[in-house]
Formats: sequence, C-alpha cells, structure tokens
Amino acid sequence: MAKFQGIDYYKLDDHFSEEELMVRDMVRNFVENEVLPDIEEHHKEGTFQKDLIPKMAELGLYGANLPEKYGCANLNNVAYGLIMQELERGDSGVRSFASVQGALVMYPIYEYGSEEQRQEWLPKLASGEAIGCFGLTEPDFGSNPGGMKTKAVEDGDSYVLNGAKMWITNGTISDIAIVWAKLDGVVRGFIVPTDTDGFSAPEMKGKFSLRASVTSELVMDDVRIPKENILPNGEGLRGPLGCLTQARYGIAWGALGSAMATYETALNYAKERIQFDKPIASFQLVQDKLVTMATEITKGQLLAYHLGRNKDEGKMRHQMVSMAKMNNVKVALDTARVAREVLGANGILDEYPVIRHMMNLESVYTYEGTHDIHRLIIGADITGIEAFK
Ligand code: TGC
Ligand code: FAD
Repeated sequence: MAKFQGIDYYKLDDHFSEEELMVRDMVRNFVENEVLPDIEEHHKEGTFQKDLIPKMAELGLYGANLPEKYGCANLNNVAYGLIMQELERGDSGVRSFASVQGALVMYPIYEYGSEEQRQEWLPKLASGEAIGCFGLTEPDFGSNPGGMKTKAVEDGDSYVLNGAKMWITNGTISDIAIVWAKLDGVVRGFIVPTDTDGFSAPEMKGKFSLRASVTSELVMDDVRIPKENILPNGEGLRGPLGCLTQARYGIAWGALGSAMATYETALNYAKERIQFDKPIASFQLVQDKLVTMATEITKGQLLAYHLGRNKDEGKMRHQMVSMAKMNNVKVALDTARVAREVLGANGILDEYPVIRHMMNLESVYTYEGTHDIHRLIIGADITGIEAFK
C-alpha cells in the first residue's frame, strides 16, 4: 500500500509554514514507524503502548503549544493541531494520551497554577517523567459537571478530598491527577499526587472502544493534600471548561487524522478490489461514497485550519471550537462507517484499521462534550437561548 499522503484537495499545504509542515511530517513518520506496527496488537489486548510515552516526549509532543521555559516546544496552535491530526491517524487512544497530558493536565497548571506549581510540574510532564490525568466526570454527572459531588474541605494546612470520578483517561498510570471538586460550593482544581493515602485509580475494563487507552475510576476517600496543591486561579466551572476548550481544539484536528486513515484505506481498497470484472471504484455508487468522504474531510480541514489561525490571533471563541469538534468528529465517524461498507466483509477485520477507528470514534463522539451538547452550545450562542437546562 502507498505511503500515507493525507488529503490536500484544496492545497492547504501552501498555507502551512515550513515549520508547521516539518512538525506534521515528523509526527507522520513517528506514527508510521512507532505506532502503526503494534497498534492492532494493543487494541486486541486492551493495552496502552507505554513505550510511546518517552518517545512522544522526545519529540516534544506534550503541551507543545506551551512556552519553552517550562520545557515545552512553544509551537503555534496550527502546528499543535497537526500533531493531534497525525497522532489520531495512528489511533484515537494515542492522541487521547497526548491530549490529556497537554491540554488537560499541563494547560490547567500553566493557566491556573502558581509559578511554583508550573516550575515543579510542567518540565516533568513535558519530558514524560510524570504522567497526569484530568478528573471531571463523575458516575452521576457527565454532561452536567456543574452538579459534581466530589468535595474538598479545608482542614488546618490541608484540603481533604472525598468523592469519585469515572471514565478518566490515563488514571491508573498517572503520577498526578487534576481533580475538580467543590470547595464551599465552588468548583476548584487540585493537584493530587496519586500515591496519596486514600486515593486509588482502578482501571475500567470491558470497553469496545479506545481499547489501546487506559480509562479509570478515581476513588478519593479522605485524601489529604497540602494547601499549596490547590490551583490558585480559575474559580468556578469556567476553570475545567477552559481546559476542555483546549482539548476539544485538538480533537477537531485529531478526528481529521482518523478520517484520512479510513478514507485512504477505502480508496486503495476500492481501486484494487475486483467485482463483476471491474475494480469496485469504477461503480458510481462506490465513487459517490468516496467523493462524500473526500469532500467532508476537505471541509473539516478548512474549519480546523481557520480555527487554528483564529486561535493564534486570539480570535477564537469556545463556541467556535464546539462547532469544529462536533463537525469533524461526526465526519470522521461517518467516514469510518462508510469505509467499513466499502471494504465489505474485510471491513470487520483487524487487518485494516477501519473498524478500530470506527469503534474509537464512538468514544470521541461522546467525550469532551457529546455531539448533542455541542449542538446545544452552538444553539445557545446563535439564539441567545440555552436549551440544555
Ligand atoms: P455555564 O453556566 O454555561 O458555564 C459556566 C462558566 O463557564 C464558562 N464556559 C466556558 N469557558 C471556557 N470554555 C468553555 N468551553 C466554556 N463553556 C462555558 C461560562 O461562560 C461560565 O462562565 P462564568 O464566568 O459566567 O461563570 O455552565 P453549565 O453548567 O450551564 O454547563 C454548560 C455545558 C453543558 C455546556 C457544560 O457543562 C459542558 O460543556 N458539558 C460537557 C461536559 C464535558 O465536556 N466533559 C468532558 C470531560 S473531560 C473528557 O471528556 C476528557 S476525554 C479526554 C481524552 O481522552 O482525549
Ligand atoms: P450523559 O451526560 O449521561 O449523556 C447521555 C446522553 O444524554 C447523551 O447522548 C447526551 O448527549 C444526552 N444529554 C445529556 N444532557 C442532555 C441535554 N441537556 N439535552 C439533550 N441531550 C442531553 N471525563 C473526564 O473527566 N476525564 C477524562 O479523561 C475522560 N475520558 C474519557 C474517556 C472515554 C473513553 C470516555 C468514553 C469518556 C471519558 N470521559 C472523561 C467522560 C466523558 O466526558 C463523558 O462520558 C461525557 O461528558 C458524557 O457524559 P456521560 O457519559 O455521563 O453521558
């Protein structure tokens, strides 16, 4: 099969800088050489490929849009997006690992943390020496995190945390958890070392999606942490929601990588598979499917590209991110489902990446705000009327 080229129907490459293209191609090669050879095996076994952790750090992929003085790559947001695109071409679980580490653990420390917290944690997280997770969702509060029950209580020089989080990416393998809890009724962020007494992070099993990613519960039973572990800035739900904006931005790009992987597989297959003495690519109905995939991916690329430039120019609103996350993940999921169809029975085999991407995307469609929650966020923005309460 031809080496991955991606899709560039609208000549977007002409608009990327040399540095952006260099970063993209570096991660593309990394995925080709380090992720793809083993990913199906990890998916089958339900394990995360841990040897990728230092390798991704070496390439500067964690918190890549954060400043150099904290050990980060200081790239612009378009280059950051291209990193997410290429990682998710490999597997959504690999992109998830990097997304959580950068956008949901390093970003809140950078944005809401004290200078001491930044100095202590960001270099370790950038180098992969420390791994983090982000605990917002609870068993009874998913789309509505504002209802969370996890509580922090002040006690002398400490805060004592009690509660439970669920569906937490990287939880079991983390050194620190960014835990969102209510202190006197107000949502606050806390840096919780996972070896603190009373803290446990059992891995959740039985997933048919994101099998090559660790997903965990976080259980906190009288977890006592020093007072200096609170994130001093960013009170209220806007704290965690601000982190979600960063991660959703990455997903808007990442989903395109997944879509390009399944589209390319379907295109190559359709050109080679002979039925009725012709390649199936010669049939109009099959061409219709391929054209829809290529068109939707191209539209998604334009959305992500302009979102990135807006972000770099400080013009991005979080509702714009909702539109790109919502649209591009749906495009990727539809592309994977149709690619599966084009491959016929072969579409259900792990010999091709299609069914794995399709199953992964069911999670991506739901996490970081479900597809419908993003529709409601945009609906509220354009009408001025909130429909989710
Ligand atoms: P609401 O009153 O609308 O907002 C509260 C405050 O937050 C502000 N805000 C945002 N700020 C930054 N970015 C955003 N995206 C923001 N959305 C809202 C808002 O302006 C307000 O500020 P202020 O100053 O007025 O206080 O809050 P609400 O309770 O009505 O909820 C709104 C809703 C439903 C949209 C929100 O709760 C939501 O987005 N729910 C979805 C939950 C979600 O996305 N969870 C994701 C968990 S993490 C995850 O899935 C990681 S997967 C990682 C991986 O593996 O890749
Ligand atoms: P619910 O909120 O119960 O929603 C169920 C259905 O109801 C959805 O279709 C939803 O759209 C719909 N719905 C809900 N409210 C409304 C409404 N007002 N109007 C119309 N429809 C509505 N969370 C973290 O904090 N950290 C993580 O690292 C993390 N990683 C994850 C990894 C995986 C693999 C998965 C699957 C999830 C992860 N999550 C994480 C949790 C994720 O963010 C939540 O699953 C998501 O926010 C949705 O919450 P829920 O599953 O409880 O669904």
